[in-house]
Amino acid sequence: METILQKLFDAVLEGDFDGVETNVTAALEAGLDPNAILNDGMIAAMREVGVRFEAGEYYVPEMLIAARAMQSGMVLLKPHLQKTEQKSNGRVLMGTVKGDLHDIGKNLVGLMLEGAGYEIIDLGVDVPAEEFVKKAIELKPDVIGMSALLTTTMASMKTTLDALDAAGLRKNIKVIVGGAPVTDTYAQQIEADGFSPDASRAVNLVNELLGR
Ligand code: B12
Repeated sequence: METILQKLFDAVLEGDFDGVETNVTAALEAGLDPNAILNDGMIAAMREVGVRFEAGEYYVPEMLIAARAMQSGMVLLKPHLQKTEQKSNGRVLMGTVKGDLHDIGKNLVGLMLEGAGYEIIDLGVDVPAEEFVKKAIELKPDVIGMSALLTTTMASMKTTLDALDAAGLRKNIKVIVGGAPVTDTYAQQIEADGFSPDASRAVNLVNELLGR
């Protein structure tokens, strides 16, 4: 018998908005763990979208519509993922680096950090190094989180780190990086303060870096 999560997986893969919303709701009503709904239903489907894109079976429009379908499911899942904590543990500036338009992962990291009591300021996508520097000076965050999903845009992380360094901002601000092609080794190479492969571990990482 097809499980709810399998149906959700298929709905994201097919970009079926109604199917995504129906199955997220059904999964929540069945008492499934929101993290399992996210990871096994939706993120797994996005991974499969990537596989199909690489195989030449999917093109950009299919990727885009799957991403939008996932986002419509996230709206329903969001309140269930966040354990609301009142006090602010610190301020985090998030952005997808220059040249890169992928934002689902960045948004998820922001969502989880917000749920863990952090104030999130989202700079959006395609954020140039100068913008990170300008906003860091203006808003004095405790942490900056950079996301990159393309091997070609990972280099923008290094450019941004260098710009933050040149502006004397690295002493007081921890910089963390992530995104599918980013690894711990790469993070160390460009001298970021931390790396996490997913959103829940990003919360532990930020807690550790700030001693919370
Ligand atoms: C959806 C998607 C798109 C959508 C994005 C929509 C959106 N609003 O984000 C659209 C259609 C716009 C798109 C466009 C392109 N895409 Co695209 N896309 C994807 C796809 C299928 C899914 C990405 C995703 O959302 N995953 C789900 C999220 C939850 O996972 P995640 O992003 O990895 O995030 C998690 C972690 O990485 C981590 N994390 C992420 N960010 C951060 C930040 C911090 C600070 C931390 C700590 C952690 C962290 O936590 C997150 C949650 O757990 C991937 C396939 C894949 N395997 O990644 C391809 C993929 C990334 N795309 C790819 C390509 C090639 C492109 C295009 C160049 C295609 C084209 N010819 O035009 C363009 C580039 C546009 C641009 N300039 O950015 C390639 C990249 C290849 C490479 N190695 O560089 C991939 C890998 C597909 C493939 N297998 O070939 N894409």
